[in-house]
Amino acid sequence: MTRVVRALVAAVGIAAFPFVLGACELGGLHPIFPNPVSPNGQDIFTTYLWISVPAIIIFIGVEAALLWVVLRYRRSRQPANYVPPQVHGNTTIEVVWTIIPLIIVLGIAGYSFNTLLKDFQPITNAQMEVTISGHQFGWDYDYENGVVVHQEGTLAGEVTPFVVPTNTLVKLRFRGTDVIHSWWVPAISGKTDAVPGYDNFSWLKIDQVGTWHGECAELCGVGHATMQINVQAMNQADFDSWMNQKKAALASPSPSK
Ligand SMILES: [Cu+2]
Repeated sequence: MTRVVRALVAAVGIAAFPFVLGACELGGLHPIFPNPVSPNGQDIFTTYLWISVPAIIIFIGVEAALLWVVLRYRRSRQPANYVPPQVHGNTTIEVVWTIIPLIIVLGIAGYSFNTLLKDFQPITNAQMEVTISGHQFGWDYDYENGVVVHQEGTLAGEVTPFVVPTNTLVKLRFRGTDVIHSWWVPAISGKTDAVPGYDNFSWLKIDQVGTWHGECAELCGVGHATMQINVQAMNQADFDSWMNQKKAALASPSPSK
């Protein structure tokens, strides 16, 4: 009986591990998916739910069946020298249990690939365009009107935010100036690589005021962990006054940041 109890305790412990992980602050991004605030982030979140929830249900079903067989038919409950029925080869079942997983995996691949494509296409109806370039170790956001936000990496989370207006479709152009970086703010969009010599595209349209955190998702050198990202969405009036301040700072000769 103690063995059964020990097995149950172990099973519960393993099942609880992701929740324990979720409760800890690990210093970087939270391991549980944040609330999406841009349609592409919402698409990724929906894809995640449609794949993970059935997978978790199947996992629990398989593990429960396994546990039931292990406990119900354990050796100590069988007569001495008991040998279970020896069953070999059933072509129909083998074909079925190969084809069904193949269909499921191809379905997941097609569905998620389609979602990713929506995130990466260069859109034509953007209301604003920003060029984001990654360097060792930070990000520059060029608003194409002379204003550039420099976001230098830090682990303290006190990075200068990349500011956008709410409810505005912003086209993002990505570049790398030295090595490949990857811009990733999970609440907003998927990961987009910033590659030297090749422009990648994504977009965002944030539906609420707030600040969201992200980080570089491509190992790019010793300072990789410090390439933190903050994106701040302001309503249009606040954004306009922020932008006017930046423009005024550009025009004045003082080296204010
Ligand atoms: Cu990087």
